[in-house]
Amino acid sequence: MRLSATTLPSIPAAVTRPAYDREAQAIGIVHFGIGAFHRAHQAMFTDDAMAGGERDWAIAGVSLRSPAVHAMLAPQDGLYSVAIRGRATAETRIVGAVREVIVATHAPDRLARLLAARETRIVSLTITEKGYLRQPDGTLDLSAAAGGATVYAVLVAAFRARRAAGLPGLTIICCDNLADNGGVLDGLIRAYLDRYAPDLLPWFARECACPATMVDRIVPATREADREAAGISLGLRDEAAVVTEPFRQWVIEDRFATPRPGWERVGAQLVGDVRPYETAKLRMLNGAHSALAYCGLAAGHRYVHEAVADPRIRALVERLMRDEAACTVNPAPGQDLAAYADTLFVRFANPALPHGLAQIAMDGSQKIGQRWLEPLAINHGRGLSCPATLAALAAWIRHARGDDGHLDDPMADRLRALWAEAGRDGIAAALFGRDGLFAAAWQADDAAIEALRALLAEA
Ligand code: CS2
Repeated sequence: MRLSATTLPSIPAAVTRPAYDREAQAIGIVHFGIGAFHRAHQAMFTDDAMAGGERDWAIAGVSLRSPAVHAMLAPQDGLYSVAIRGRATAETRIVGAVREVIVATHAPDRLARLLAARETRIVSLTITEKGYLRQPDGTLDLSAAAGGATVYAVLVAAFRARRAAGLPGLTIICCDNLADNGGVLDGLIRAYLDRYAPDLLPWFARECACPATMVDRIVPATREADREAAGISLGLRDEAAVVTEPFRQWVIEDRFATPRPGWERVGAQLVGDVRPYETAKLRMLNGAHSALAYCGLAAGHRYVHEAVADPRIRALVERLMRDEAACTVNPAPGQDLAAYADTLFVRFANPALPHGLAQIAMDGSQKIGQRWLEPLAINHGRGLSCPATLAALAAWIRHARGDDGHLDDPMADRLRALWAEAGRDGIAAALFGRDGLFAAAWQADDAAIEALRALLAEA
């Protein structure tokens, strides 16, 4: 028996259920990228808001291409369980915020209708770093973005329909780990409009807003063992089960073009400036994560909690986070970066939540910019060296050669070709030298190139 609206009443009382009438909620949010992270983060904040009395913020989850998530959630009427696993605590709850799931390529008309509906006010995105189709210098890859089912093409069709119908605009919320994610999304949409629909630019500028956000919750990819454990807690099979940690944080720039759920009443922080939280999170949490991933995989570890327990890796990551990343963050009043670092190490060590290093190692070319290269550039400008970040970067460069079988990156072919051409002595300069692939993000000086070369020459 499978979890669904019909079987929901049969689940054990220990499992928390939606405390509101799902049927009575109209869809107010269309979300692109309905993966595990969204289901454990924004959807739960929204579920809490509706349980607190907010109305009509149900979510339609969109997958741009993959039918897999539709097959998981549609037969379950959008319902799924979240197992919240702390070091010594465990809790399971059912989330009801997702009312509909759409595969964009299968139901383009339904998606277009929803995006052009008066009740839809917010579009949110967790399409991962590579989903924004940026080039290494950060600009929009216009030809890739023009393909029919890209988020840009779908959004712009929605803008046109809304303008034609005299409807208000949308608030478009990027919930991905990009630096200045609101500003970046705004710029990418404008670049797309400028090229393909310039007549819509003034309407977009007037009617829409792209607030910046910092999103944080560790959500490992669900394993079959997790689905089996969910089955035991629920007494029902849940194909869409998610596992996560107790911690969650969502900082949102208070700059909406439309009404919004009262997310601040259920723990989100609505602020004037997201940057101090976002840079701390990207450089300290995500930067440390990537270091754990590449150094950990190279040392034969599989999970974050194992890599962070390895004294050599731990020392390197402590140094990266506390000495090389934290000093590049301009904290908000009351933001304690040393205490933040302490909590991050506690979260990483959570043995109840095995978090695969290979999952974090994915798409490195899209991640290292905001995680490592920005802090490297800042420290470099201050004349400070960053031995730990350089060691992590060397581990990524080695990984990017593709020999260990883990390379999963939209730039994999380019990285392998660069390696073949430049070799071990030339690869650091080919990536970060004056004309290097990533020179727009960080240009290494001779000393840094030499340091990377020496690290790569080690066994
Ligand atoms: C991780 C993030 O996979 C990754 O790159 O660093 O998904 C991380 O777990 C989240 O950003 C935590 O909020």
